Amino acid sequence: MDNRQIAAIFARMADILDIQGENPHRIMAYRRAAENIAALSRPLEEIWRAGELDSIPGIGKTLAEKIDELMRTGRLEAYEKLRAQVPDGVVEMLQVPDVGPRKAALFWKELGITSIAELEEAARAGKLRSLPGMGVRSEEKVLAGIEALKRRSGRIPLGTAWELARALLEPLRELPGVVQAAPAGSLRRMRETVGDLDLLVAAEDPEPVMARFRSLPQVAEVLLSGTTKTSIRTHDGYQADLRVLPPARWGTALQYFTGSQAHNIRLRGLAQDRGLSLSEYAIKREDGTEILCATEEEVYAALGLPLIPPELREDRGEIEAALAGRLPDLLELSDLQGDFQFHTTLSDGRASLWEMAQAAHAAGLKYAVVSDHSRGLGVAHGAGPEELRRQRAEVEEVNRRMGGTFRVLTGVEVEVRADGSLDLPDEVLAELDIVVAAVHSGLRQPREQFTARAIAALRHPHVDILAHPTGRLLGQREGADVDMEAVLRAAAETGKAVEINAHPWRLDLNDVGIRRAIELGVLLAISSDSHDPEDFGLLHFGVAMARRGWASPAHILNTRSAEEVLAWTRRS
Ligand code: DGT
Ligand code: CA
Ligand code: CA
Ligand code: ZN
Repeated sequence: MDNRQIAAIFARMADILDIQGENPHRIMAYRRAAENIAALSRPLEEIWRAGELDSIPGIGKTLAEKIDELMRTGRLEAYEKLRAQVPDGVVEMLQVPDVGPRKAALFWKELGITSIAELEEAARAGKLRSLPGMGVRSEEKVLAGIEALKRRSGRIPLGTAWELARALLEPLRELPGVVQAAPAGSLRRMRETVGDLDLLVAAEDPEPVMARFRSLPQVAEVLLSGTTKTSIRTHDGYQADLRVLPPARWGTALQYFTGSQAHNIRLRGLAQDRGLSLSEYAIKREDGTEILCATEEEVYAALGLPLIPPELREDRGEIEAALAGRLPDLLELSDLQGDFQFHTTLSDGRASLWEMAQAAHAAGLKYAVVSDHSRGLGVAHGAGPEELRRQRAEVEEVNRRMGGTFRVLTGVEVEVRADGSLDLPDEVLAELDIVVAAVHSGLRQPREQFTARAIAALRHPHVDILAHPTGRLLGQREGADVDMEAVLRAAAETGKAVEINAHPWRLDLNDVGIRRAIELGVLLAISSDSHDPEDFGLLHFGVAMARRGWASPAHILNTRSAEEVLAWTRRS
């Protein structure tokens, strides 16, 4: 363990003790120790080996013992105990400006809030203002703090960028003379985060489009505005560039501004080989004449290529594959027959089983797995054996009412405990159609330990799917330090599926992990992880990640029928 890791553990212990309202002297002792260790110029391990821990300022006998335990065993019992008492997400709330330990404890204890995302939701719903010591103004401050935190982390999470682009483009699309309006850039490629928005509109007369764009309510500041390009900053601090071009040049512009830059550089090389030059305006021949392309197909065709889907345009082998006629048959949203996770009011969902089933059906699905949280998760209430049995009866009733048009499969999102064991007895798991295992706590465990935990879950005979394998929350919380290669190999070996969580905060497994999983022969399950009837509309983000990972329908469990899925779970 290096100095930084140990300092982080002590700082985190101080945070937890602070949230628990512990003795200020004890809290200060951990904070000082963290600072002094972080400031050391030589490895703590060396000092420990030399038996000189007491030479470090602020390290007394108790802390020296703790460092000794960490060095010898790689873990610290006192730390594990503290972390079991306060969920990680509660500690993370301290990052929000204006949220201190007392408020974090208040939000957690009074409202069961255990993440920044939940805090944002509660604040938006006006649930914070009535808490003791809070009010409308302090609620607003919390929201402003969360926004500031997101801006600080730089890139825009995909889901936020998607909504913003939609809101900005809709009014432009309605203008007379607008023939096309679409996002380009990393958003069109569906990268998990987006630096800035690149919006394109095709119209003969750019000025009315630019004028409307400048006057949109989201615009805080116009950074520059001309006849071809306008750049703005939104109130949330995000930047968007709008380009307006004639419809006859739409294809070249869309291709160019979709990128990626690396992909475009490769295409320009191919163009040169053919005596052509490629720009955002047109393809030019050597004699200077232009080939106008109104569609992207024409651009690619002029270079002797089939259209390459935007999600593949990262120069990760797609050009070679296109040249060889071996582009993958990419998964599409309409290929999905089912969804592998939704929650109901039995745990932290906001709607009943019946409402969720209807929403899933309306979203075009034929089946979905109800996967309420098991009890071990700190959140308000999880399902125990009794509740799950009762839910099974409810599932039968709902399926009967759906009259064969849709089927709820029984399931659970069972908590993987710190030691890799599961939070429900085997006989309860054995009765369910699908068991999804998830790690929500202890994400800061050391790499070997976390990895072993995920692998233990996969090896459990009743587990079918490993949920959101890193536990990250984009822009809010780093995922666990996990040896993904080892986890994926274990999934391949056991024949278990790994989740692609489609929620735009998670997108976990991500594109790189998905591509590797496919190489290793691991089956993937896309989950909307719906907590609300509307969330089934998030599945397309999971499909986008799968496409970025080069997935075909055969790689994705959701493309199978409910019967085929059930046959698969009885694989052994
Ligand atoms: P981002 O915004 O950081 O998430 O990533 P992109 O891919 O949206 O990059 P951005 O916004 O800088 O530019 C949008 C696209 O425009 C980019 O993907 C390719 C094209 N582009 C921009 N600048 C250049 C350039 O200097 N050379 C080339 N070949 N393409 C460029
Ligand atoms: Ca961009
Ligand atoms: Ca840009
Ligand atoms: Zn979950």
